[in-house]
Amino acid sequence: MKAAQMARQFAVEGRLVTVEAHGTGNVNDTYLAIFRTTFSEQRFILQRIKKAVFPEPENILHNMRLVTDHAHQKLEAEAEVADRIWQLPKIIPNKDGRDFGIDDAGDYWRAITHIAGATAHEQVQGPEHAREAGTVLGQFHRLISDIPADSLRTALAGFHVTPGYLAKLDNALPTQTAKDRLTSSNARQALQFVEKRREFCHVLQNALNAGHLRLRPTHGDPKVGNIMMDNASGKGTCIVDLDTVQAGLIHYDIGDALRSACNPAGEDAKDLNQVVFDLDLFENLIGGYLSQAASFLDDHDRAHLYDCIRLIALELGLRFFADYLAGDTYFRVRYDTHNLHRARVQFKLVESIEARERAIRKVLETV
Ligand code: GN1
Ligand code: MG
Repeated sequence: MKAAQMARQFAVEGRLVTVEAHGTGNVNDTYLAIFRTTFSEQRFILQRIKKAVFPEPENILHNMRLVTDHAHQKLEAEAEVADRIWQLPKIIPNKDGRDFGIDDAGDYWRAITHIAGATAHEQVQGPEHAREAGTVLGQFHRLISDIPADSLRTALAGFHVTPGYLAKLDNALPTQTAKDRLTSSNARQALQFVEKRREFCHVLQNALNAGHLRLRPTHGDPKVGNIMMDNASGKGTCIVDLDTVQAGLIHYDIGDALRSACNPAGEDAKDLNQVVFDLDLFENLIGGYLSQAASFLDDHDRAHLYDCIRLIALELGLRFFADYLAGDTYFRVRYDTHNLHRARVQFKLVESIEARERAIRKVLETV
């Protein structure tokens, strides 16, 4: 098995016991590898980076190395006064000293430490969990905020640039796959849903172009399922999945954490009627976030918070929908209409956010 062969290339003591599929990622292949010596055991996370999505995997490793070294140093320096033990995975180098291994098909693999005794929940467990998720994201932003944005490389070009996903949709429309898939009324309704919000898709890019928002180091994928809770204390302990760390708008991150954590029915909700943007969860998450990060949000940043919540849910729906019409080449799917269903969940969430605009803005004024 390729994963076993690759696992042995990394600088870990002992012999490989097992390497098994791990987690629920939609893009890369993730495994948990277990090595043992006669007196110890080491578990680590092994990942194959999907070439079709990340054309320059070395950029991912460059950013990951920069950000984790920087954050680990700061965490160590602050450890004595911290209210908990904060963690962040560390890169395990290949035996040849590089931060990755390349297999015979040219695919890049990397290994990072496994955060033990902590759990990442795909769906929010309640208000306290939402607050902790916000706290972890705020802490991560604070830790990396002094890394110059231009020292980070492009891990994924066009990531979270919403108008680019509109272009992907538009390019797919004339294809036969899209025409076939648009024969269903659910797909046609989804298309109409996007059409009505086309202008809005530019809101954050316009603010960036106008100089109101600026590029900073971002995580890129801080959904609630990428935030780990310490099993012993119940507190947030770290954020994982650092593939998409690059310069971007922190609004992408804030919107992503909120769209994932404030929809208790989750991204794969079976019943669309269960999909809502929960205001109590929202207030807790944004409160947790600001407890760490309030000092680096200026008035423009704050003024765009409502838009980012609405936009990132819309954007993810658009990404799923465009991929559905393009023949499911980006996100891994478990059944034929999976991406369409995922898109409909996000669009339902957008409707719920829009219906609660006034209440959301009110919370934002008071937190
Ligand atoms: C993808 O593969 P995973 O689950 O870490 C996607 C995110 C989406 C997420 C939705 C590189 O993340 O942007 O928000 O699915 N990652 C990439 O679950 O596109
Ligand atoms: Mg990810």
